[in-house]
Amino acid sequence: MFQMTDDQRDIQNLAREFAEKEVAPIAAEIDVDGHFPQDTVDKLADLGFMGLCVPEEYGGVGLDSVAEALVVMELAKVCASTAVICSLHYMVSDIILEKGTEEQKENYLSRASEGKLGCFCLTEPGAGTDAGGLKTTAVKDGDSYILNGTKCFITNAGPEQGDHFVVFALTDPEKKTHGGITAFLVDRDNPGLSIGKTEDKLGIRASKTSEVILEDCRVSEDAILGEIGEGFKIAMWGLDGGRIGIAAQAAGIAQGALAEAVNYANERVQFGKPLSKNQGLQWYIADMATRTEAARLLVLEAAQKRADRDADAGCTAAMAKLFAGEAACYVTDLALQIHGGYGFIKEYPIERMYRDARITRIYEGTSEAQKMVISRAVLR
Ligand code: COS
Repeated sequence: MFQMTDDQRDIQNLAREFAEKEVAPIAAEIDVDGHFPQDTVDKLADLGFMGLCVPEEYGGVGLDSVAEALVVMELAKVCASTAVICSLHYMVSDIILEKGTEEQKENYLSRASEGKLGCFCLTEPGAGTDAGGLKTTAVKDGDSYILNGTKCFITNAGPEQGDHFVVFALTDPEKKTHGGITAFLVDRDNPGLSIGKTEDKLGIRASKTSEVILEDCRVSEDAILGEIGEGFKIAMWGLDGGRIGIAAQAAGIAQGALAEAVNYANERVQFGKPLSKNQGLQWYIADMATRTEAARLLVLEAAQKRADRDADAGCTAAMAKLFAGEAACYVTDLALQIHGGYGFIKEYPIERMYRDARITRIYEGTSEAQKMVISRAVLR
């Protein structure tokens, strides 16, 4: 059973204070403009939030997955875009911390802690849920590798965003997911790496999502992350952690939407009494609150298991992602319904929350992909 430590409570309070003071006031504006909140990222880095799990020796604050989940949840209550920027960045740092050489850790984790953003480049136009179907190749040439391919839907990659990229590529096309994929750490300024189209999205509009194009992108052997052929396992292990981040984002959106619905239901008077005096609405609120709390607890349970390196951590992460994503959509939908016509206009934050929630059932593995991961683990 999850028990929060004093350190975790402190980080949660600090994140909540920051979210309310620095993020909430600009959330609507950056959503409308699709404006990347660089100032916010810089401030988060100054407070240590961009290197939460990075050990102090590499410039971070040395906390764990639970702290990451708590921070993402607090940010997502007020701004899902800011939350996902952090969540993806944490996933990349966690992978480098787990698999990087000493040199890679010194180089990339110190940059990450300064707020230079990491990107996870797995998905391709033809390889989404079937992540192992990727086509990007890495061909050995002397003591370097030449990467060719196109990655899509890459969070934190934008015209001006993205510092380092974990790129998954085929080194042995015949072996595919069973030893044929290798992970590489590629710098933004590496010749041959460029940013393609940046997507215009329904939600999380202030975070950048772009194509990453690799054209005869030559990297040295030092860019290999982990072992040759270990890439698919690294990607899956990374996603086990990343899914907790997205689940935390979803649980945070649900918490934010529930709070908005409660405020509105208490204030809005129809038929001579506040909406909240109607039993039909009270039952909505009860269902919303129960699913929100269940999502929050499952996120924290998954994060604790990840920190403890529990053998079930990946399965619990998939459960958290599945449940919290579905809960976020359910809760934002009812919260909008409670707002009536006012929920449909941009003056109220619920309109944005409703749009932002939708992606949490899709990225870092759709709800259907989570069911594949869960059922495989349970049936094993
Ligand atoms: N951690 C470590 N290793 C893992 C792993 C995990 N969580 N999951 C699988 N592996 C290993 C397997 O053990 C297997 O290793 P061996 O080669 O030693 O046998 C290897 O990886 C291949 O696994 P598997 O055969 O299960 O691969 P599949 O192609 O069948 O994978 C799923 C299927 C659905 C699990 C995978 O493709 C998936 O998670 N898809 C969703 C992808 C996703 O989330 N995309 C979003 C990207 S970010 S927006």
